[in-house]
Amino acid sequence: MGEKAIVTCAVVGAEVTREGNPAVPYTPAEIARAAVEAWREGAAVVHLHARFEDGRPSQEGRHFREIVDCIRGAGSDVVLQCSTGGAVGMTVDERLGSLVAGAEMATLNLGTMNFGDEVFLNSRPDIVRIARRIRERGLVPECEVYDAGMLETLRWLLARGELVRPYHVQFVLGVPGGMGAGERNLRFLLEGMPEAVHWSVAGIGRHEFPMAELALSLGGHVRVGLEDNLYLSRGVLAKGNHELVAEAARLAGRAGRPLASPDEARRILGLSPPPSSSP
Ligand code: KMH
Ligand code: ZN
Repeated sequence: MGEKAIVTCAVVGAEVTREGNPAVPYTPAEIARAAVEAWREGAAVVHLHARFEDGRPSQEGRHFREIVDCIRGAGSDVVLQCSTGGAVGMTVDERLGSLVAGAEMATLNLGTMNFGDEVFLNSRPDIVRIARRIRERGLVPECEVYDAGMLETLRWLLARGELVRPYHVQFVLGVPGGMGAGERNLRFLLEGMPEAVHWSVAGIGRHEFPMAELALSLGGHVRVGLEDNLYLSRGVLAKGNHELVAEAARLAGRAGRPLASPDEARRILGLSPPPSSSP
């Protein structure tokens, strides 16, 4: 048996809409329900964004608080990871609104890039500011790496002591404007890692499952979910995040990688146990 695999579910993101797939959740209750369903299928971590009722992206604390409360209210112990990336065009102050009580991890986006036809701005001073806030809150950062140069920023943050272990790396591959999703690119990125830490891959669109399979075979972890991909297979819309997680779980089984429970994921990623759990 291989090492336990952590499946993260990115349940909603900021870009996808119900026009693309009617299963995209919008309200805090819908997002929380989707997260709980994903957890039931084997997701150990949920990557959270929020939306207004009409689907516009929100980084408002009240929305994140409601999502967190609903997930815990449903009895789920899934690891809660809040996005500080938010949506293109948001200020850093807005983006930081997601870091509410109960969050355990937060994303740290490691550079500016074209994001489709828009520009996702992450200057080095802003990255440092977000990294400091994540640390002040006692959260474990997940570094989002979309391109090879972002590993240099990771190295730079480590050298300055702005980023310290534990942290996790998520390679997000296949964003139009970022590094393409493929084996050669992933192997190149892995060779460029400044130190051995746990890593995961999120393949965008049709790359989701091939990249998950590759990551599992190389000893990494995986991210799936409607934020990244709306389809279960070619031309077949996913009925929800749970279907994407179920497919990732199937791939993990085929790769001989048992799924990590949320508490096992906490141990692997260096998170503290959630406040309510006994020692
Ligand atoms: N919505 C993207 C522009 C993150 O969650 O930290 C950024 C994003 C990354 O989704
Ligand atoms: Zn995100």
